[in-house]
Amino acid sequence: MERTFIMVKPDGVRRKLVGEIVRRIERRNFSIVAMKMLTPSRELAEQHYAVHKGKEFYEGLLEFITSGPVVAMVVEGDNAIKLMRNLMGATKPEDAMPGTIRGDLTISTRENLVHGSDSADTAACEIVLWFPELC
Ligand code: IDP
Ligand code: MG
Repeated sequence: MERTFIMVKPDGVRRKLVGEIVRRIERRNFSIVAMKMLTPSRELAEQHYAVHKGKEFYEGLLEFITSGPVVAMVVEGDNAIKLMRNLMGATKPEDAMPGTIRGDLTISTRENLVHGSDSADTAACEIVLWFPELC
């Protein structure tokens, strides 16, 4: 069993796609073991996206991710980190395959509906950051 951090971004909440995204996660037979809705503070967003600090899209990304409520989740299952990344689809719209969340539901590079941890180390850090009460 593996745990990963998944977030429906503000565009997903605004577009009323929370149910659609949760449905796809559950349909794959992953378990949602924690879930909450919150509007991320600037500080939380900076910590979450620290790896992208200095990139040209960083400020726009922080503005976007703090623009409204998100749904934060801990998702559990065998190989959850890699399989959830596959379920999400690639970052670039032109690479996001049909059948994936991004490939089916968005054409924007920034407003791409969903975040998922990209490695075991990041998953551990992100779960502690977003769900300190679990740890
Ligand atoms: P990921 O979410 O697929 O792991 P990352 O490269 O880690 O993608 O980028 C984090 C987030 O930053 C993306 O999901 C997207 O919202 C945003 N982003 C990445 N690259 C760009 C870009 O070139 N322009 C605008 N936003 C971007
Ligand atoms: Mg990433």
